[in-house]
Amino acid sequence: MEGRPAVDDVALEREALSVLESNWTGTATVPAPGLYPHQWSWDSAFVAIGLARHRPERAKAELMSLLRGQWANGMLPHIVFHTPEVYFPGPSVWRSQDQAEAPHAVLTSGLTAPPLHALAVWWLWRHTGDEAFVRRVFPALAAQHRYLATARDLGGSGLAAIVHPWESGMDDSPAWDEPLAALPEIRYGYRNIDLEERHPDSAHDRYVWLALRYRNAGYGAGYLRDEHPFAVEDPMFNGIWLAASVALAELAPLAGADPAPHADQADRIRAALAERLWDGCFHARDLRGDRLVPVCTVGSFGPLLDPHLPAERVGAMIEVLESARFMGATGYPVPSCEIRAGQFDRTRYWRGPSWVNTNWLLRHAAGVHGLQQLAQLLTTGTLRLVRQAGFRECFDPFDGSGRGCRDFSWSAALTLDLLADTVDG
Ligand code: 2M8
Repeated sequence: MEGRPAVDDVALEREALSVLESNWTGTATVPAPGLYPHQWSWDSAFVAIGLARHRPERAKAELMSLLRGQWANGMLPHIVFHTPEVYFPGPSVWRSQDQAEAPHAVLTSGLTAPPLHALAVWWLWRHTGDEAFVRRVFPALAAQHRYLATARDLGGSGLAAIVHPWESGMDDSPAWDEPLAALPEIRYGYRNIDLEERHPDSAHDRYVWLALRYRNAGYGAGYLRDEHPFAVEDPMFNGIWLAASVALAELAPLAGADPAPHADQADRIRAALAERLWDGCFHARDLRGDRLVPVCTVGSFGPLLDPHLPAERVGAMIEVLESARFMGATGYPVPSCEIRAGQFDRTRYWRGPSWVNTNWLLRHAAGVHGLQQLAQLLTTGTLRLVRQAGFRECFDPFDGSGRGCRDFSWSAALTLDLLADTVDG
């Protein structure tokens, strides 16, 4: 690539910046106007990554705003509520104000989200060289990781367990079907048109039930370990945590901290992923059913984010990724579920459509392993999606048509990052 952007790249970049500008509330970026009127955790990390080269001060403000929601035990919540606007489940469901550990100044959810934030801070540092910002946020990031290593190592294995599908960020992934099917049938009779389109089989009632149980137990770590009926070791969540631990180890000296505990943490996650989740591809492990979930999803590729993943394993995973099970048979990268699986559905949220954030993560992973051709394929395929369909929430992997919300923040932000790379070469 030559060092000058093409004319349509300039227009796309301008559009992406304008989406992010209109989704900015003054303190943070909402994922999309309308359906998502608050601040979501990993959305903000992706926004910060996308803005690192264009609006670094905005990127830092985004992360600082999210960190205001961190609980005293280190838990970084999956939603920080900023406005009184309606969203279900909102503050009245989570009742964070009743929790001694929760912050007083803001209302939050009681769940966490994929811990991408140290990687986002590393990304900002790499592109701005701002060490003062690293020093400022390092303690919060270290606390977030400590929380995962203590309160969430429910299997005692070195991996963090998610205790709700919402914690994966891939809410309706078929990877949660089996663990959810083991829960009692719940009928609240609650309906909402937007959600009905996403969860036609009323899985949503189970999601709400799980959240209420956790809340009613005071969000306690002991309850999670001994009683909570949903606990899953997810390869994407843990792959992100591993990459974030490697990033923390690299950032530690800048903050005057010891890198060793973070490097050790990364080693522990790496060993546990290999030992517990690998079976020809990485699978989610249902801790309550004590078995691997058979289906492979885009989450199966999370461990590729590990810079020290052995080359042989990288090769085996790329073979699956490029095969007709995933991007080998679709026109666009990367379907969120393997297309030969019975649960694959090209139209349903996290059960088939392609997403810009997972494409970006895989593209980043390809770069980490020096797989330039794959990285290029993921970049051009993703840019083709947003050029043709706009900054949609997700996309049909066969014809590239857009699905879900329009003007979706992480689709816009990560487009900025992909465009910057095509110029940088
Ligand atoms: C979706 O999740 C929320 C619940 O947290 C929802 O379905 O309402 C997911 O796609 C998640 O990954 C994302 O962070 C969130 C906001 O974009 O929406």
